[in-house]
Amino acid sequence: MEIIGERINGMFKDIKQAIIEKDKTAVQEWAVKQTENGATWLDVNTGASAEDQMAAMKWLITTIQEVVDTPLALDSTNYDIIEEGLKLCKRPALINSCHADRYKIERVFPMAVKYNAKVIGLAMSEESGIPKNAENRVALAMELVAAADEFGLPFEDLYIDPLILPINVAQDHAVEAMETLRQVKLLSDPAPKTVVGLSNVSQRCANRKLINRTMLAMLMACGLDAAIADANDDELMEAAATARVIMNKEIYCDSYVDLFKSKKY
Ligand code: THG
Repeated sequence: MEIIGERINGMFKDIKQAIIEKDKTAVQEWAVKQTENGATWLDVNTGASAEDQMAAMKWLITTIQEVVDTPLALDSTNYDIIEEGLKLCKRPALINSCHADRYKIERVFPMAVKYNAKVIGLAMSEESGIPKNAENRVALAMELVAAADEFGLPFEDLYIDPLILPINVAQDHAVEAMETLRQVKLLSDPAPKTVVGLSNVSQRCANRKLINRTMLAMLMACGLDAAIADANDDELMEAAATARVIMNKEIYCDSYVDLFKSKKY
């Protein structure tokens, strides 16, 4: 299970402030803390409010790489920003993300191949938005899988994101996302990987952490390989480690939680 640490995101006040003041402290602290608690990747998102998003992305990447060598997931809808970011990444990166629109695929997939990067492909498009049912999400996912084949991106370098919405406003979507994961794993061989933005599910809800970790265990049972999530939520990490053992993906031993955090799948 790959945990993509969500915390270096301008959506959080301390990171937003750090970008404005060019103060490396909070960014580097979160880079180290997330890595130490088991993050396989670090998501890097300037936040929508950053004045110069290109400069902010470059500064975040450089600042993070001064203290850790954890690979980065570049989270932006601007592909020029992603490309400049890829040039700075010391290790192969994860492009977060590409919608299932042809013109976006044509921009992103060749770029991924050129920079040896992996890609998160979203099961949404301009025409369909986020489809409500699994069938239409799977159809978009399969367009992304076909594109991987066409552009020479290995299937295991494509991460399909079925898209997770807050449970308090879109309660009927969660089961559709789960069904999408199951079908994506069945419909192609080799199958692509799968990922979600986990904390979306509990935004503006009570019991956030409980919702997040329950959802994570359920998604893992449906074939989830990776989650953008709070790597410093110990109970979440423990739930992920336990789900791996219950699914017989890891051999049980008394220290399986510590092993999960140190292993970096
Ligand atoms: N899929 C992909 N990428 C994504 C998402 C996704 N990137 C962004 C997001 N969704 C995943 N990351 C977060 C990060 C933080 C929160 C949710 C998802 C979050 N933030 C607090 C909130 O909104 O309540 C902010 C709290 C604060 O301001 O302190 O929950 O789905 N591919």
